Amino acid sequence: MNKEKISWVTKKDIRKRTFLSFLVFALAMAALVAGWRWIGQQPPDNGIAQPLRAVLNMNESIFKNAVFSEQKLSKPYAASAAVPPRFNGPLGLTNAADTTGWKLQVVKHNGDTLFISLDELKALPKTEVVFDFKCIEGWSQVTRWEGIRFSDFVNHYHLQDDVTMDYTSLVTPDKKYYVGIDRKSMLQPQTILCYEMNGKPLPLNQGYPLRLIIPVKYGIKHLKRIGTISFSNERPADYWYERGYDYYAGL
Ligand SMILES: Nc1nc2c(c(=O)[nH]1)N[C@H]1C(S)=C(S)[C@@H](COP(=O)(O)O)O[C@H]1N2
Ligand SMILES: [Mo]
Repeated sequence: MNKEKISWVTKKDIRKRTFLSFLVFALAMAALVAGWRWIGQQPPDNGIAQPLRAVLNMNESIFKNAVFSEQKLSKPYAASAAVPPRFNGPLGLTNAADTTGWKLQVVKHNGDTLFISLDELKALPKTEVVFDFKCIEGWSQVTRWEGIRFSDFVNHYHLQDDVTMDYTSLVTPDKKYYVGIDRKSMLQPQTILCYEMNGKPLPLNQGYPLRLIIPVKYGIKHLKRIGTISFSNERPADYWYERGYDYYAGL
């Protein structure tokens, strides 16, 4: 007679397995908590823990080098879709704007500085940009801006050598707000040095006389009231980067 081999699972076995799977789960949770604590205990790098900063830097290098294309335009909108932009971000705008003596300063890497008036800028070909302006606070709105395409500006003022450098720095006249931007994003055709909003001169709190509009970036990079522009291969100082945000801030 053939004895069938039957294996019984006893209640004891079930208890054992239940206990084992619970143990695995508990150990995994403990490891997660310990890992998160460890991250929090690492020395900070510009406002956030080093391991998190390393992740942001890795994302940046993937997007900057492999994914980003200068040719890709941001999603188009009709000018009629634009709303009057809200005001956000007063840094560097608290002094009274110098409405008569203002000149844009461009520090070339050969040491020369160009001083460019608003009228000179307005004499150059005008480019209109309508795009969905996104702030890292979570809001967005379709807005319309006019100014000089940065790549046209580069050609007109013979800054081709300067933009071979990896970064452009923009700083307010009082130096209280400052951003650094990678070359490809600066040369994207919708990046403009902007002096008009909805066909009218920029309001003071929106950056009069000149601001950056750069649709491939979050709002933090659209520096209002530009004082000085310069170029470097090192990352320039960046206000929100120093406070824990992503340097790249790309969309
Ligand atoms: N000088 C200056 N520019 C700035 C800021 C700022 O605080 N100071 N804030 C930035 C942020 S976070 C946003 S969302 C936009 C807002 O532009 P708006 O006021 O025209 O809407 O400006 C950017 N440019
Ligand atoms: Mo913002």
